[in-house]
Amino acid sequence: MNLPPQALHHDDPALARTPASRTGAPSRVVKGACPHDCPDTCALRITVEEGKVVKVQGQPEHPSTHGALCTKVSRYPERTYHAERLLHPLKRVNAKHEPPRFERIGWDQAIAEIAGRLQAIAARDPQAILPYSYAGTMGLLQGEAMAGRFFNRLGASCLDRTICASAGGAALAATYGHKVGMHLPHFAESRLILIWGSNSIASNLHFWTFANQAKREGAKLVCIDPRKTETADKCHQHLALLPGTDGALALGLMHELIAHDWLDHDYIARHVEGWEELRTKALAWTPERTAAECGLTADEVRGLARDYATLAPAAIRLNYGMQRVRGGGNAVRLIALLPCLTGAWRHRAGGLLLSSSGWFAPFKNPALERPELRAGRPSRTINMSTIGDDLLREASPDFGPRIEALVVYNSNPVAVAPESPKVVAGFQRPDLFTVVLEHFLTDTADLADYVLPATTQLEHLDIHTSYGHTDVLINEPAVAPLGESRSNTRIFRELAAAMGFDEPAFHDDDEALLRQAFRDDIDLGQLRERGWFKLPLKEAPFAEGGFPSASGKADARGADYVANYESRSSAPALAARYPLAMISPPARNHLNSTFVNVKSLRDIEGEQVLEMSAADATARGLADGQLVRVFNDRGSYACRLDVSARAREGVVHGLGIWWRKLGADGRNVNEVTHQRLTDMGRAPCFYDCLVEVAAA
Ligand SMILES: Nc1nc2c(c(=O)[nH]1)N[C@H]1C(S)=C(S)[C@@H](COP(=O)(O)OP(=O)(O)OC[C@H]3O[C@@H](n4cnc5c(=O)[nH]c(N)nc54)[C@H](O)[C@@H]3O)O[C@H]1N2
Ligand SMILES: Nc1nc2c(c(=O)[nH]1)N[C@H]1C(S)=C(S)[C@@H](COP(=O)(O)OP(=O)(O)OC[C@H]3O[C@@H](n4cnc5c(=O)[nH]c(N)nc54)[C@H](O)[C@@H]3O)O[C@H]1N2
Ligand SMILES: [Mo]
Repeated sequence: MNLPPQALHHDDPALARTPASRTGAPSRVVKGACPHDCPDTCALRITVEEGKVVKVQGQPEHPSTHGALCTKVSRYPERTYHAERLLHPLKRVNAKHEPPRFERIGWDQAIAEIAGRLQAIAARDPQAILPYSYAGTMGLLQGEAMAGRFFNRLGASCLDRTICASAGGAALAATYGHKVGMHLPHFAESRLILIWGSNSIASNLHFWTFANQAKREGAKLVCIDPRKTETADKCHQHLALLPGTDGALALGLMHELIAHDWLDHDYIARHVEGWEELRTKALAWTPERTAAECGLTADEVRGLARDYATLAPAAIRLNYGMQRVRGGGNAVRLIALLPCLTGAWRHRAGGLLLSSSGWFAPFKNPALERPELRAGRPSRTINMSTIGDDLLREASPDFGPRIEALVVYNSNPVAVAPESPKVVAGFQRPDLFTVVLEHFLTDTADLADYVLPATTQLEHLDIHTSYGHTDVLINEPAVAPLGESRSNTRIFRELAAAMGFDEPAFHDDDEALLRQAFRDDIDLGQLRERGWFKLPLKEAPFAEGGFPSASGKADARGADYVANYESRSSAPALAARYPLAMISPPARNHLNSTFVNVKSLRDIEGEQVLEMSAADATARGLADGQLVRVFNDRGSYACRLDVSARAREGVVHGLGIWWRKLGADGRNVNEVTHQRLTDMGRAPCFYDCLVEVAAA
């Protein structure tokens, strides 16, 4: 329970300015960063009274997030002080196919027993051990810093962290050379904004503020999304294309840019590689063909192309929703080429933003996770998106050893990974040894042998980058760890000690990790004083080309439309049995599967719903509000039907991501998704999924 003295900020000048609280007790304000997997990475202002966090607000002085917080994160104290928060280590006492029963144990016992089991497995083959983690916290320290060291030293299997963004990430890298794009505030100056595969109001609120500012100043906003989202409601136009057809739409737009000669020939000649090849492909995508593939009208395609070519500066806010299909990588490549063809990049308010995370790469310390601790030992890589299949695989020369142990942190794979019937069967294997570091008894923790209570963002130190803006943020611990919870870094340090790993890397405390996270050119003093640090970057990054690719050009070579695995046009026999295309985007008040157990937020979302058009409901004799079964050959789950104008005919929306155990029949939307991978980046295809729906 001892916090390092600097973490308490007794010397913080903010202290002096803070008035006494309602109760008369002095209150402290601590600088924080929202840890969640969201492009916004908000700067937080955390108010502490009598050792307890009473308020979490945005920091008004932080330009990128300007003091506004989403509903979810303003409930952070409710989540942290939740009655079901895990406060002690737990050990499972019954079989995994039964409802879980755990007994409370002490930390010494937990660490000793876990280290013993891992050591025994590692003595046979350390690659039988797999870490499983994602972005429950995006912090560099509580993410992979100490965990990476631990698994490198152990020689465990590596995890390919593909579950969210790797198709789009690989596509940006193939096209621009890195995950880079426009700066967020410049959207306020755009004249046209295409909000493409992004429900920004729900999932990227601070971008929306800038887009709204542009709208007030006369910009046109167009939303390109199969679902009529809250964001589509606020745009001038909504184009409800069929899921997975974005690449075709981009080619159709290029067709019109060529036909009307709306091209910036000079920019193309100097800064684009492979234009002739792309031009030939685009000429085959007439507005009529494009419209037929995308489920739009030819006039919608023509009108969008005209707007894109004639309203300048034109900006595209792409988000990861549109790359969760077989052709997601190619679709991102084609869309990312659009601003290179019109020269939109010449203006700082033109271009495209999918991710800004590549801007941080030159500043980060790549050695934070200490790859040298692996000491040349082999490392097989398991794709986190196929964990269902991989847990059920036997040892083989191709695959390597059977997975015998899983250490899960910052993720809830049993709820979020595709094709849950297989994921659950894998986690239920009686011979699998599973340790889960968590705040709550999630669906994944329910299938653990040991559950270790982890600290939340209010209780530990961390440093953050962002994939939406270009600032580095500090998160100081505001209060001592609750109960017996421990930070991920501390847990991995203690496991390392118990396993006899005595390299100096395991003696680094969080303050030392903080100093190592970035290269020397980041001023930590300034960061701690202000709460954030803005990277020194060019205003209009590609006005003169200079993409971070090997040639310095944007690369169009090889980019082409790839149709879905599952759609009416690409799989007609399957579509005859399962005619509805299902997407499963986030519910506004959940953050993936996080916050689903926070009552005030769950009360807003109600229960797991499926949105369906009136036409599709009538055709099936289904009524609004009734319990339905969503199914295909992989599985089925029950939820409430919402007959809704948000759904177009032929497409249904299973809003996510519910904890399975809170679902109507103990399952969620991933019961029906599959484990096939995207064309680039080996990512899952959550939104490339055919289903049928019937009364439950
Ligand atoms: N409130 C909230 N915010 C979040 C999240 C959350 O769960 N809740 N998740 C966070 C995470 S993990 C991420 S990765 C980011 C980004 O997360 P994203 O998953 O990109 O989130 P959205 O902005 O909702 O974008 C998805 C949008 O894409 C649409 N869509 C689905 N399929 C297609 C398609 O084929 N084409 C097109 N054009 N659109 C399609 C969906 O209808 C939805 O409106 O947001 C983060 N922010
Ligand atoms: N069908 C469908 N499935 C999807 C998606 C979809 O749109 N549709 N979206 C996908 C996307 S974009 C993503 S990013 C993934 C997200 O999948 P995950 O990264 O697994 O995200 P969460 O479900 O939010 O689970 C994060 C867990 O980390 C825990 N956690 C948070 N902070 C800490 C910490 O400091 N220490 C420890 N030990 N634990 C912590 C939280 O309590 C939470 O249970 O899901 C994917 N799955
Ligand atoms: Mo994500």
